[in-house]
Amino acid sequence: MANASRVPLSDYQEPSTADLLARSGAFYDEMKRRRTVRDFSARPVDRRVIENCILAAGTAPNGANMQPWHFVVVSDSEVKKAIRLAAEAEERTFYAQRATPEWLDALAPLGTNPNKPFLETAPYLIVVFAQIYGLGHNGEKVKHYYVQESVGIAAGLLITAVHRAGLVSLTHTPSPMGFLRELLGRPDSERPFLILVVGYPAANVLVPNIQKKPLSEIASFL
Ligand code: IYR
Repeated sequence: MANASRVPLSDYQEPSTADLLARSGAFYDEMKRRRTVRDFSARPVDRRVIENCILAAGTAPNGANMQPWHFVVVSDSEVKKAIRLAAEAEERTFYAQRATPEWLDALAPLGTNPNKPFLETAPYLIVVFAQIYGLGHNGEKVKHYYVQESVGIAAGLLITAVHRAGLVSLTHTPSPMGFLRELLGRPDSERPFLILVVGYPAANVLVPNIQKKPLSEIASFL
């Protein structure tokens, strides 16, 4: 095994117990304000904000530090339109044929349908790709580990970073979404994971009246 070089954890700052409580509570308060939004303003967003959010996502813990992800940031209106058309075609068959009645019932409170105008309205679509394997300098395959877990964690950080910055997002997973790979010219080694739609909310946007489960339902302390 290669000898790993190690450095001190000099960036860690230990808070007092009171601060731990205050900071964790403040962060929960901040996170519970996050809502998935389905109507976006067309107002532009400085690209550097998106760059910072992606850099934050890229800090995610991941299998063997292979960082098995790639983010394609789409702001070009022609590309957004092509994504919308392809996604809506998939969604039409999903809502009309593929979705089971049980699935449609589960979606009813969200008020979703096959129309996805936000794919054109929002200033950015961040298409997250999972790298099933890596490509070395000479095009050789490099093994990646825990790809789905790693990319899921990075996507969570991306959503959190976008919220923390003060923008809103929508996690969109057209299914199937293989069309994104061809449309965006990504290699065979990658699979689309999700589209994060990012921007400002439309004026007077409404969100579903839904609740998060209480702690007693989502956690057990042994
Ligand atoms: N992909 C479809 C359906 C959909 C599925 C789930 I699970 C959601 O939480 C939301 C939507 C769509 O985008 O409409």
